[in-house]
Amino acid sequence: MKILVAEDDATSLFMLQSLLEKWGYDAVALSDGVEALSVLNGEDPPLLAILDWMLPGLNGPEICRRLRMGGGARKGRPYQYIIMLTVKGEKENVVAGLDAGADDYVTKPFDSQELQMRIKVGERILLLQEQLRKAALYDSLTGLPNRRAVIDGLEGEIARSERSGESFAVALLDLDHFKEVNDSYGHATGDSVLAEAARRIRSAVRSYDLVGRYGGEEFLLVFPGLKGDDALRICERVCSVIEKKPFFPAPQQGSATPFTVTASLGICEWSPSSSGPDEMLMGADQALYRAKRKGRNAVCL
Ligand code: GH3
Ligand code: MG
Ligand code: MG
Ligand code: MG
Ligand code: MG
Repeated sequence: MKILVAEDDATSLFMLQSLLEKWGYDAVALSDGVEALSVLNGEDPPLLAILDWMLPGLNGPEICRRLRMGGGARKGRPYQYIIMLTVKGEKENVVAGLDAGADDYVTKPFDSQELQMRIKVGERILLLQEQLRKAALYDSLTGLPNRRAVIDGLEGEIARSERSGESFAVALLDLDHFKEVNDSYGHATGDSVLAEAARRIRSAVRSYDLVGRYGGEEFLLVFPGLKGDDALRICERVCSVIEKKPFFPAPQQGSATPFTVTASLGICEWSPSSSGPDEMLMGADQALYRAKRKGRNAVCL
């Protein structure tokens, strides 16, 4: 794990860097506050930082305040765990440091074993935070982004097309007569069909297309850069990978007789005039309805 350490005293910085490396961390050592903030705000930033109070450019508490604007982590940014490490040991300093947004406060001279354990506390919090983030964004049955996450992705794609004028398309996929799968083979089989259908959909689209679980047996697909006709071709491939290979009942069902599942898809192409997520989803839903009316196992645009 990468740890940023910002300290303007060269000897202390060198000592901290050596300790971190001895403990197996990848240390990013800096002596300037502005640089530290820019690394923390950069691409693939360190998730844990040890900040001195007094630093040239920006001091430790000010870095904390800027990282915590709006409460915890800012939108689209990971939460970063901050340990203030400073000679300022007065109660008012501790209070001010934590109030600025530090997660922990250690005074110098510090005990290295204690610092190592406090870093481990930080790692625990970050791991928990990562587990919560995943649980909030991914569907546990299929492993796909959940409804909220895939709609977020759709909104991002709309914003991109509004800037670039480049088109893209969305598709709603609904498994056909899925209630019958549950009724005939049980709910466990229904669940395993959903998970397998998710894998097949993923395998039929391009790596940078977005696929999310939109609802029960419904999936939302987002195709960056594609016109409706090109999305149609990919959706036909999706239809075919679902239909062409058999599905099997869950083991507890006690039967190994394969069965077929099909899907219907409705596509909506983005255009500057019908641009919002709700309009696009409604357009895709209407196309899906037509695909169902056509007899299912079909794609409509
Ligand atoms: P249609 O072709 O018109 O879409 O028919 P359908 O049976 O698929 O449609 P309907 O909306 O009537 O039924 C959807 C079914 O999907 C009902 C619901 O029990 C089932 N379902 C939704 N979520 C899950 C799930 O997580 N697991 C399982 N096993 N079944 C689910
Ligand atoms: Mg200093
Ligand atoms: Mg449905
Ligand atoms: Mg259905
Ligand atoms: Mg239905």
